[in-house]
Amino acid sequence: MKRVLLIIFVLAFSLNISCKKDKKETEVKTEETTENATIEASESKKSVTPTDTHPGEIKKLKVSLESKSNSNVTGNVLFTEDKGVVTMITVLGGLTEGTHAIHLHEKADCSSPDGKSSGGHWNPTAQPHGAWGDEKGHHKGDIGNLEADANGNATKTFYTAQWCLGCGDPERDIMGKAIIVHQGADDLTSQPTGNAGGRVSCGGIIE
Ligand SMILES: [Cu+2]
Ligand SMILES: [Zn+2]
Repeated sequence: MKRVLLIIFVLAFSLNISCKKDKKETEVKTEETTENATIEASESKKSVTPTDTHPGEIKKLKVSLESKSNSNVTGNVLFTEDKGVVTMITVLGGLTEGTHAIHLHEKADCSSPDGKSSGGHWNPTAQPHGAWGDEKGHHKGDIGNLEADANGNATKTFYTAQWCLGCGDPERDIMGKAIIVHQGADDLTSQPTGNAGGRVSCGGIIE
């Protein structure tokens, strides 16, 4: 009888050990899988760089805006292109409270104090000035307006499939154009500029 009990005891003990071993192995395997996933995630982040121009991958470009016409308006615009859609995120400071026009103009030349070195509205398809999406037509640079708060800050997110970053198509490529912010609002009807007043900030879209 004693011997039987001993055998049961030994059996139970060894079963317990092998059970623990299995558990440990499973834990180690899980850790390895998580580690691999982390490495893969950080590698895919690395492939997104501002100079990336491989087709089919996300392109990014950051443009700084400088103040013009004796204003204090500065800011940043981040362009990204993903799957044929360009997203433009604009963050500005130093504005007067209220509505201000924002357009793409013809040339990435912000050298003159009034910003007029950037030329007129970018209009490669010879359309009238207007509201984006208007069936009567609009310039490819007619982004529209943004609203500055009481502290003079404004943000705007705009996206379109009618632009590209460096694709070379003259009707879509925004490289070499300028971002212009105006003193006043774009009325979206006056020709050829929307009667938006002076140019208070300018940034060239160049790498
Ligand atoms: Cu303009
Ligand atoms: Zn226009």
